[in-house]
Amino acid sequence: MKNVMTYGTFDLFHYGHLRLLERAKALGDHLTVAVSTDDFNAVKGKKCTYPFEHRARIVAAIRYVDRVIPERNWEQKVDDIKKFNIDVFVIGDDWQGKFDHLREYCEVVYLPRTSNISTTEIKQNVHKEVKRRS
Ligand code: C2G
Repeated sequence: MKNVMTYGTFDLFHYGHLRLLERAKALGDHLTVAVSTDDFNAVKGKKCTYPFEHRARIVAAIRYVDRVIPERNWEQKVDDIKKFNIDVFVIGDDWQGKFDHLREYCEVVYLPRTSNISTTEIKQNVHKEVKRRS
């Protein structure tokens, strides 16, 4: 039983998020996703459109996801890896190199991001469309 884990905000859930979770699950048998809480997103300097409860429920409904927990801070990853017996930590390569210290505890995999889509871009497109129609 190979346990995989990833972390993220997953706001305005989109195809890039889906492909990340799909590829993460393909690396093992069980996928745990730590979804950033609203408070932690404030620490990350991110303002979410969807509140934590909604983002967590949407991620939990994705077929590749087996468990969802809150991500409350930067420091919880080592404890999570031990607690859930994680074999593989995976995240998009916009984080390339940032989590190499976790190699002491598990495999660390950085997956190529899906291009041409991001929560920020979606917000900008919606904003432009609303302006165009007003
Ligand atoms: N992602 C992707 N392709 C995109 C957008 C996002 O592969 N076009 C990936 C990111 O690399 C990340 C995951 O989808 O692995 C979630 O993205 P975000 O919600 O932006 O997560 P982030 O804010 O980077 O949080 O402790 C780690 C942080 O919580 C990561």
